[in-house]
Amino acid sequence: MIIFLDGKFVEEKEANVSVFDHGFLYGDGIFEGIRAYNGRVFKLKEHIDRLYESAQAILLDIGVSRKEMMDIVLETVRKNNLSDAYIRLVVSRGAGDLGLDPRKCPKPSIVCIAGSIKMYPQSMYENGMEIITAATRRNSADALSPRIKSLNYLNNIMAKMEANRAGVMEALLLNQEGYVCEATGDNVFIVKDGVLITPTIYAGILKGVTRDTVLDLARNFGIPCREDLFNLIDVYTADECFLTGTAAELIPITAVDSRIIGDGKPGPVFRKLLAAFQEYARSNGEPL
Ligand code: PXG
Repeated sequence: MIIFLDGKFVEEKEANVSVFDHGFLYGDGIFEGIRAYNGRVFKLKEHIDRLYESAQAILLDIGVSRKEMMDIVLETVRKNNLSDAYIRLVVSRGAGDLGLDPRKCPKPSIVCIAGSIKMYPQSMYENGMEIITAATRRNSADALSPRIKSLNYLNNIMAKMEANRAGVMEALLLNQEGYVCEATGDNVFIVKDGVLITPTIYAGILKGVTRDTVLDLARNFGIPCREDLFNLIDVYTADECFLTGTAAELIPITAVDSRIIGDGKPGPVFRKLLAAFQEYARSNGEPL
């Protein structure tokens, strides 16, 4: 595996960062998870734009242009001879001293890894997945906005551990007011009476690239869509529920906290959007 690290392509065993890197010491940094399908990097511009918005929010000067960053991603995938890939792009504050002051970190570190990821077993994509609601609440947007894709994922990891303990693969997180936010690494959608509903960004969520793609596809089909606040009762009584994410793609949810959703099978709106997404992802994106 060839990895991009601070301006150079290096072998995996040479791809090491400093123990003084503030990404390691404090989680001070940002990242993106991106996919390539069929020789094209899917929604590359959208991911790079979100990375630079995360950087802007944490006052991090990445030091390379968006165009250069897109080329770093494309070149990393090419160097590994991949046509389908899961790409991890990380920008940390860089090496500093043992204090948390970012002014002590003169140069951010940029890492790009192109590999693969498999989130859930294939049978769950076909038959649906059961999830729980985590007791851990999503961290509040005015403490650390979930819109920043930061290297601080402890909130999500704590919820993931609740899912593990419950014997399921995902957990839903609620915000401080009890509104549904998202899963640990995926956005959530419900369908009720033919309307597709997903939490508004003001619920305190990551504005997922897959989420936005699914909303676009649904609007093109003429499916009524709403970005709104909703509660667990709305999930329990929905006709359909599914999660979206770069890693997970689209996965149907057929039970939440032991409540069977709809008829307990992946629903028609989900199946229509999944087929449209797969077709769209295979044929769109930045060619390698
Ligand atoms: N919410 C959160 C908190 C995420 O981390 C999404 C939603 C979906 O966003 P996109 O843009 O991917 O549609 C994410 C992204 C993993 C993993 O291994 C998950 C993500 C990123 C990296 C790794 O579970 N999710």
